[in-house]
Amino acid sequence: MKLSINNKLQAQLDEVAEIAGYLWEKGWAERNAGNISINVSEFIGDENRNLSAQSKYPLPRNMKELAGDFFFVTGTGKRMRDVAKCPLSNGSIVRVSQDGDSYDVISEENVKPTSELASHFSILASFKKKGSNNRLVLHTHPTDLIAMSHIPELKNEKALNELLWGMHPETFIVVPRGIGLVPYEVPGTLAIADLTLPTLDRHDIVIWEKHGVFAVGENLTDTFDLIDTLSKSAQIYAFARTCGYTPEGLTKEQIQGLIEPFGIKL
Ligand code: 2HA
Ligand code: ZN
Repeated sequence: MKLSINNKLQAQLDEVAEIAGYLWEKGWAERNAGNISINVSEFIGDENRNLSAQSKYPLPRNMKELAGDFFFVTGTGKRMRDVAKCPLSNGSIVRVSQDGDSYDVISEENVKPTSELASHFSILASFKKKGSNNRLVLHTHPTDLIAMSHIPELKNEKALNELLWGMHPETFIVVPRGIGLVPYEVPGTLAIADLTLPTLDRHDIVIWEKHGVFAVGENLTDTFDLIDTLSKSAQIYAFARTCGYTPEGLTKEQIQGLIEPFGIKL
């Protein structure tokens, strides 16, 4: 039996393809940079629940919170620009085992999942444990936000968020929880997940210092929008600096003045 793609699963794969295309077009996804994992359990359909495994991989720690869940996960070494053309040739549908110790690839093309799967699943397991509705993670390499993480004066969440919110009113409206900062750690490790997790109590997006961003959410398009909006702010800042000026930024009062008209909940 092979995976059957119902309309809901197809719609989710179409959204992955659309967003993967944006990541490439934005210049945030050189070579195989970036990865996406998204819980598709609600779309998988009974016909696909018991498909046999094409391959089976151990999880680096027990993730019983995800037992029996299904995910679309981009493939290791695969290019985001190819995910945009065909998600199932450049990613796979996987099923976490009932004991939470391993997972099976069940999609036909048997693509090996991303090197960041350990960090993705460990974070998604912890969301489930806390009862959070977040069901996806998105990692990408936005040049402008990575550049900000190389600037010593901005290695401080307060300074960084004040600067980014100050560049454009939409930034505070779209990302009122701001961006978190996670110190440099080796890509693809559980250590990076463990450093990231506490920061996600306060933010839906973090910068992995000198590497990229990691964003979470319920809806892939909205999660992409968080990154895109912050990236716009970083660009306004860099553009003014390139012209030889330090941008003035919105005042604290102007930023606070957005809370009431836009019904922002902090
Ligand atoms: O998928 O971006 O951090 C390649 C990476 C690892
Ligand atoms: Zn990366």
